[in-house]
Amino acid sequence: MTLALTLRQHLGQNAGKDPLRLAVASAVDALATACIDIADLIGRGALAGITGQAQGRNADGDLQKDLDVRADELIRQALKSVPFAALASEEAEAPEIRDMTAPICIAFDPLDGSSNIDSNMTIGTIFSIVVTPLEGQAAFTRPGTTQLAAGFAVYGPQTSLVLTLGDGVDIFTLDRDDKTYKAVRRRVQIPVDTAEYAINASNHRHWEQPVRDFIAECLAGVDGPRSKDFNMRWIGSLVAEAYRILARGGVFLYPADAREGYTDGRLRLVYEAHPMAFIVEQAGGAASTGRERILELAPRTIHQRVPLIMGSIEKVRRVELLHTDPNAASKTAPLFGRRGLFQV
Ligand code: AFP
Repeated sequence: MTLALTLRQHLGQNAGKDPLRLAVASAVDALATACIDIADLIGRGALAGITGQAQGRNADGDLQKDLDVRADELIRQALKSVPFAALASEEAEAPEIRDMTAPICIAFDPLDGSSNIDSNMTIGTIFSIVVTPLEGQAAFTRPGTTQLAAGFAVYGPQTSLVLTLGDGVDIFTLDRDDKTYKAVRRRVQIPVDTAEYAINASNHRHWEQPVRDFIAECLAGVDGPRSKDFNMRWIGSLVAEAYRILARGGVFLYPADAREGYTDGRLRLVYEAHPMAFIVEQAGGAASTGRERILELAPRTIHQRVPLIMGSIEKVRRVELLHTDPNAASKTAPLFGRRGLFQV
């Protein structure tokens, strides 16, 4: 039996002797190692004093759970020996500036899905690695197309790491026996035709019309304009939704909505949407705000929120068309247009 490629072998093969790629490899290896410690902590849960209870609010006003803080600490500890210029975390108001002569900057969400901690559901860690900007430019202000690598760990039945270094997406699963990550899927491609969408449907009354139109088309099923029945999922962990989409396709939507604080959506551009968009596009999918390609957005602030629609390219393009062509919904199904059966 051929031995599975390990993460470290993969990083070494990609880096060669290139200093920038070696810096990326060093950062990814450190992040992946921290994720093993986070997975262990999650696996012990209350036995390790993890309750998932809020213990305050982070800089952006989100409830901060105990595991958010512990995960952030573990990642920072793991990165102590990694050369980086700036480090941005969901749990810190401003980036940590270390050595602006270092070649890379790192942004991360230490614990995505923390509202699921106390329900023992799948959660994760997301990271993005970008090249250090030129002198005089602030870090984390350039489009997502400048990313060198992006990845996320998913703490589920398996602890797995999804990674792109800019040449496809690979998935590594943690071998708990020897604490190494081993390749289980290479050059992942998102299936095109899966009839499955993920959205928090309780926000229907707050959505813009194009999102209502898209969901109405899905709900109309085989008798509607999409001519097929759709399934729905909503886990409340972006990493779990993303992992499922990489596994079997579909589309995830966290759109802007009319609620206070959600007019730009809920997810953060720098350390959630940018890395997820890089991964999804590298796997043959698409990631959009509904109007713009996520990777072309340049952050105005470090915790900037953004609407995120990502997954199978055909479905993301349909959502975009409904945003750009107000008549698109009615053209294919008058019953399901502005005054469709499902428009309330
Ligand atoms: P938390 O980390 O605060 O639980 O937020 C997780 C998340 O950012 C993303 O992972 C989920 O898809 C989304 O929020 C769930 O949001 P709702 O709770 O509004 O459904």
